[in-house]
Amino acid sequence: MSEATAPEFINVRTEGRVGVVTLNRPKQLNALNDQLMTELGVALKAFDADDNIGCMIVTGSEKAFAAGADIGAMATYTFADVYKGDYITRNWETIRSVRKPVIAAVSGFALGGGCELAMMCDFIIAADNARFGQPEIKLGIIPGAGGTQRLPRAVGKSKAMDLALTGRMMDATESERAGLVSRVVPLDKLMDEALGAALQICEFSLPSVMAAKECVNRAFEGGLADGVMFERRMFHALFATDDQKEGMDAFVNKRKAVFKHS
Ligand code: DAK
Repeated sequence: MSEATAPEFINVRTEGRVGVVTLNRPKQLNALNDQLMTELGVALKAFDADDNIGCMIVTGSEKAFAAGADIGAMATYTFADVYKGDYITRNWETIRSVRKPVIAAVSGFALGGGCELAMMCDFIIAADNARFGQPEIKLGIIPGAGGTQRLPRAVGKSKAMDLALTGRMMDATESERAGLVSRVVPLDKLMDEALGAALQICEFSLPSVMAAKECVNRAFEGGLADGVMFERRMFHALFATDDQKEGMDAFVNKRKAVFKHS
């Protein structure tokens, strides 16, 4: 897809300063093919570059956030195809380079690459019908978009092993208990809850929001000592922003802060 072409497999809209991307391949339960992942990456990068956007939401349908990478498209690949072609790493990794917050609002199936996509977002809000899993083992493969790495960091080794080795699904209650999702809400409240969280984030100073995201990702992806030092330096750096002066002055003078995102 070129950037000027309307996307085919996603819908894109804004709600105030929130950019919302809805995966839209309903007949295939939002199975993630190459074009869909390219379209998603283009949309998220455009929101990331847009000064009018402070937070993003990725969501799917009631029945499926995404039932995985497109199995039909992968079925005949050989080792040489996927290794030489660095199998779709290009567009799957785009989401990790987005610097503003991205919330996954998940209802229905989030399986395989769908679960991995949700985990690449910054946090997951789940509907009570959500089901998460890494069933790749049933296809004679293993997770390929970070599932064996992000899932154990989120839910611990034992449950990650259980999910990756048995291919079973985890319901919303178990997913929240295990720490994979931050909140579970009734299905009909999912978008209200996600939009409420996103609009709340948009009210804060964008530089401090981006710094908080970067620091939590350091904790998730690196070692403790490096992470604490990175956080300290980012904390120091925020004293160079106008928004730090505004936020603290507003508190001292008992008024509401008005952030300029600078
Ligand atoms: N791919 C393609 N089509 C899919 C699909 C998928 N992952 N999941 C479902 N569909 C299609 C079905 O084939 C069916 O199509 P028609 O037969 O109607 O044409 C339609 O969606 C409806 O599905 P069902 O009839 O099966 O619906 P049910 O409600 O009965 O079952 C289900 C829902 C989600 C339990 C079932 O569809 C299912 O088990 N789906 C497969 C789930 C799965 O195995 N997912 C993991 C796929 S492997 C990488 C990046 C990513 C990956 C790897 C590498 N790199 C960046 C290197 C990821 C790999 C995977 O995700």
